[in-house]
Amino acid sequence: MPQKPIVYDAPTPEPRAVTVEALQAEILEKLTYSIGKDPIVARRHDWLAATIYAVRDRIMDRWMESSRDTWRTSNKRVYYLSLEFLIGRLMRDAMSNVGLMDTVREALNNLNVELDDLIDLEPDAALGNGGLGRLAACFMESMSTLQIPAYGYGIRYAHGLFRQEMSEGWQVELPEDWLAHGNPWEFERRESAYEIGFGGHVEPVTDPDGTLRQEWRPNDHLLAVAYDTPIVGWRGARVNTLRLWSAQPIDPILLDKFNSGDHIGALEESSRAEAITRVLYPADATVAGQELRLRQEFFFSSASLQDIVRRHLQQYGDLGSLPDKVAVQLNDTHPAIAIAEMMRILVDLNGMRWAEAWKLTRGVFSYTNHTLLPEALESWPVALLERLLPRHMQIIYAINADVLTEARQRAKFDDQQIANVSLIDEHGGRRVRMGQLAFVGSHSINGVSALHTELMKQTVFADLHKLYPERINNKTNGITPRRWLMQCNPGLTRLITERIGPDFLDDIDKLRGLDAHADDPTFQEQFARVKTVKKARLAKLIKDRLGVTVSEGALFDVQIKRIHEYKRQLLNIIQAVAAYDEIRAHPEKDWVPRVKVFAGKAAPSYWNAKLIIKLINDVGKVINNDPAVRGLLKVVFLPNYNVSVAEIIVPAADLSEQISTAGMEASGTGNMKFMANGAITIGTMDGANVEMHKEVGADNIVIFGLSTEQVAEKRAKSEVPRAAIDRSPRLKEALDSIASGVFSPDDPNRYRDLIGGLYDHDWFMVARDFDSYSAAQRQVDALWLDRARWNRMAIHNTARVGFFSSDRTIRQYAEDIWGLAIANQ
Ligand code: B1H
Repeated sequence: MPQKPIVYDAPTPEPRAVTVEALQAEILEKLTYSIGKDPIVARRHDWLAATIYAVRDRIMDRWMESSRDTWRTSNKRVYYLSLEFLIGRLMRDAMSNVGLMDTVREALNNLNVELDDLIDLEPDAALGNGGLGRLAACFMESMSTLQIPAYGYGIRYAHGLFRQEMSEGWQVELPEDWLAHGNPWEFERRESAYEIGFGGHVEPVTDPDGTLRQEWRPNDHLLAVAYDTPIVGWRGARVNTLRLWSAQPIDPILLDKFNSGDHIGALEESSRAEAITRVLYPADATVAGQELRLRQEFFFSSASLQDIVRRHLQQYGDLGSLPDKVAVQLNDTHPAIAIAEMMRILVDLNGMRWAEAWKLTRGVFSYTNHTLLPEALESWPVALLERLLPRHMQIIYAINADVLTEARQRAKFDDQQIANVSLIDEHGGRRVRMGQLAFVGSHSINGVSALHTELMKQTVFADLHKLYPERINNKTNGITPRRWLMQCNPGLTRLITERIGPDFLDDIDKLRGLDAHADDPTFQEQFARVKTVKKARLAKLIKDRLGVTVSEGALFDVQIKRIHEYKRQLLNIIQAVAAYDEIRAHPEKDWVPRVKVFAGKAAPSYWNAKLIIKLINDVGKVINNDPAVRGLLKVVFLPNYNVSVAEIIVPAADLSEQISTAGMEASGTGNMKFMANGAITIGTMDGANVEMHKEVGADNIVIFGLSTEQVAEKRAKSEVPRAAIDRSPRLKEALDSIASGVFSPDDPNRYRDLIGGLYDHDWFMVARDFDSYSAAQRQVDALWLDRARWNRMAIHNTARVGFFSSDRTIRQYAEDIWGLAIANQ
């Protein structure tokens, strides 16, 4: 097929000027000619859109240059496939990364518009649940910063993660509508649309040359249409593309039905197709086994692969070079079906031999595992796959046959080991295990912290690791310091720049220079003052949203993340109840005033998580209004936690709660954001906390609780938690008061079962870690009373955060997994 030649050096317009005057004129021009509004009647949303259009223009030429560069140099492209991209707001990020913040602020000022008002107006794109989705967003930014030719591929959900409201302390979910005012960041690419099939049957066909092929004949088709968003790297180094797919019907209206008078029937196909990309599944770390979810996974995997293969063929003309020019990173198993789809594309559509296709596929794919929780390991009923994707099911069986034969013959696996590595789970109804599929179809399988990677080798993937011992590797997570330090904390960024110069902006490891200033009383004082300003900002938010007054002089103790039993918000709130009892029993003691801040969403069907939210609110209501507490303790739950709220809370935290049951949090990334902003961590030896402990040193972090091994031991012995409760009168008293209805007089039994679970089995070790946690909290109080010591610890935390930059993480992916050489900058 003749390909249209690519012209690498076509003329482009001159880059736009970036003076205040030019921007001011252009914002007005956008308002008039693109939005169609007279400035006299323009509303704030109109100004926001006009401003984004003007900023966007400053990115376009770099965007095109980035993509031309990849065509010109024939560099390898990285494709990050993720069902979630939790990108949040984009305007400040883009302006800051191209150095336009001050210019835009001034231009808007001259037009009597306040930039900060516009920033707050931009919808927060919540196309993700939590850490996994936010990681994808940080990675996109780092890949642009490191000038890696990369594409993110995902779904353009019409509705992202639900909006959380509180009704009498209970979580209520409301639909989120981020596209209500349009999305000035995205470009619809109708020309990049692909057909996606479902259902139907497989037909063996004999080609004219006599070869037998399998051909999938789906009976259901729809269209995947691309929407592109530019992702700007630091200092505009490079602009990559986030390509999100939207589902549309192939025939918008079935004309025959329409003409025969069935107007509703005519629209049926349209709404059935669009349903696929309507909404993000709101379960974090538990999978929804619904058919629609599988449809979402295949829909975006297939569209992305078709796009990747088309681009590759257009540039290189043959498929043999795929692994040299293409790296596909699977963000968890959600896109794992892409492995079978790639085999179908190579073997069925391009006539490649199976063994050759398998080699290329494995060369292209790599897989990141994000959790070992059994309820989060995806598997699909064989019957469902057979009905929805019959050819892919055949391919999966064929892959399995190869793997099991190799396991038996080369590795001499016994029956149990064969069952463990098989792609088919035979326990009660046959299911396809996506983790096993992703593993065998990838040349690299990575965990997201050192501990998590070790546990992968020892547990879920133990036998696959024996079979392919060189594949599992660790890539400890990271966060982008642009959004999570420079943009959300300009005050701290300024202070650091004054002290050690601006080099850390381009090389985050240079923050280490702060170590030398940690003992300087003046610097400590300045560091604390920046924190206080941020705390005052958060205090105002708390006052505005909840009507609760908190003092910025108090210790701000923060736990913000999805609500999950393994993350143990329950441990935190029980400790608050115990502290409440102590404060009243010993009013004479030197209590440290504390504000306990909670925020996070619960999966709508996760009853205990929702009950924990209600408990936090119930406890807060009692404590915050009890005069005997004298304001020494406040408990607040901020509703509708999202990226933008995090950007306000994180810089204001003194204490970061990272208290998951050891062995259960794969990494955590909130922990790193707090560290960057000079909070002290109270945490267990879990996930990336272990590496934070190593980086910052034992003196600058507060560690408590059972180790992973101890947790495993206690679980194996089915040890009853009652002894731990009997041993601890304070714990017992707190549990009794919650269970007996002290905080829920309107429904005294509300928490009986929740607390009862701690006596019965206490899977998450809340009771058994309580005393250790309490002691750690007393240690925190003591540290806080020695303010110089505290400030020194805080400074060391910021100084040592370099390792947790996603730039470091991405460099390691690039070098170890993707086979890219990173240019030194
Ligand atoms: C993480 C998920 C996850 N691990 C299933 N697994 C989902 C699983 O919608 N689903 O079906 C959604 C999300 N998310 C998190 O990933 C880990 O719990 C964190 O510890 C880790 O920091 C983060 C990024 O690696």
